[in-house]
Amino acid sequence: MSATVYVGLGSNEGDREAQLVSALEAMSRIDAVAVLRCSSLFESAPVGPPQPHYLNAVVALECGLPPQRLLCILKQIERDLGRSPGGQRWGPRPIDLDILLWEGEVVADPNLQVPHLELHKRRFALEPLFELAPEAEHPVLGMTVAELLSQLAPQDVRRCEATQWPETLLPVTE
Ligand code: PH2
Ligand code: MG
Ligand code: MG
Repeated sequence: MSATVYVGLGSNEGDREAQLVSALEAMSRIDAVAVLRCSSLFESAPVGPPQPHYLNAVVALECGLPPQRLLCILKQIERDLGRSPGGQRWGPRPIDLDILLWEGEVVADPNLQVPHLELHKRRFALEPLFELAPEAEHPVLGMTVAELLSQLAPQDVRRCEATQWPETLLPVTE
């Protein structure tokens, strides 16, 4: 059975946009996964300790894998793109791939919580997600993405122009 899954991408070390694009390409090569759509790019002030600004985006995947299997593959992609394990919590990173929302699924394992536990607090995740799925429902809070966003205080998150990242919300094609 396949489901629509939303994955958040973030980078604040090195060539941020190139790393997001490399992660997107790697996700598009996963067996049993198709990249459906990409959000715009957003520049965002860091949440957590002082560190450089992030570039953030969200992609919608059609995923025929179970959540733990997708998580394992995303972690491998992070390592392939130069992320060393055991970095500072909420510290700077070349690439971060987080499962934000999984259609029809709640996961509460020690190593994986879906919806992402911070999703409803973070404009840098909700704003790109809103572009793709304003009506998607947070199954634990019982609110749509649009409702979550409307109750959130302003944060420094701005849409920005892409040079390499797919420019539009159109479906991604090979
Ligand atoms: N990711 C973090 C910690 N803080 N801040 C922003 N703006 N964007 C992120 O992606 C981000 C963060 C840890 O995953
Ligand atoms: Mg993260
Ligand atoms: Mg992460």
